[in-house]
Amino acid sequence: MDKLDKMAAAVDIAAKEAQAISQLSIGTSFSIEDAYEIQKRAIKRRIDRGENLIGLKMGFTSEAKMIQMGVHDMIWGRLTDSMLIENGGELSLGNFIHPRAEPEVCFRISKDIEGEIPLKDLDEYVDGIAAAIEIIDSRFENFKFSLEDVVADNCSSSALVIGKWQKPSRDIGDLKMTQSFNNEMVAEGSSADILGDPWKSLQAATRLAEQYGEPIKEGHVIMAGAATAAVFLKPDSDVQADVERLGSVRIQVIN
Ligand code: OOG
Ligand code: MG
Repeated sequence: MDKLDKMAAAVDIAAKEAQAISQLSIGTSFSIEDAYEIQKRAIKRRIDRGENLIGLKMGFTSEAKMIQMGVHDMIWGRLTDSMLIENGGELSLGNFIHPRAEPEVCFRISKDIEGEIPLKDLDEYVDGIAAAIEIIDSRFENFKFSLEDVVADNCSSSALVIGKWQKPSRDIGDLKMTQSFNNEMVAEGSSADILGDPWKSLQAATRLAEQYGEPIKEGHVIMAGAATAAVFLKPDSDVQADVERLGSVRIQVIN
């Protein structure tokens, strides 16, 4: 086991056991390239346990998120089938460390993507767009991390819920997005906060997927990133995200 394998095992075990660990970057330094390699190896451990890759997530595509977390670069992570919760399904807090929810827009990919796709051609590759919630749960104590730490930790991704797929539209660049807990609004933003237009986040995903050699395949889902700051989940609550025209999506949080 080399140093990167050890760090991959640490974030993987922390996620599996829902037990926070110290930041990897404390006491050692590693590059952003190393961080993506750690992420890749940590996800490989999940794949080796039988999980399947279902797509990618983009992170820090909005100002609100970058300010909340004090990190200033776009990042991406991998999604597996074990992270998926059905719309309206339950999330058990015991399986997480300190989970937060954030409202997102999700794309469904209709054919394999090779290389970076120009913005204007992207709709040839998408057959559905939906409102979604991402549950992020940093494996690091106090939800504190450096850019390298969070990348190594699969960009805090831990679960996702996708609403009903809608027919793709290019015109999703200014949709109202809200998140509520027990029908009380806890966050509000616009899809314009996601790089000006969520399609631009998908475009960035195709560029990064090419750069890091992680193919985006037919059937994959791409989470465009949150439009608002993320909010800590509370026990016994109904968490809902609403995206104008795309509809709503919800989960039930239990102990
Ligand atoms: C990192 C994940 C960021 C987003 O949508 O911007 C992210 C974090 O905030 O812990 O998923
Ligand atoms: Mg997110």
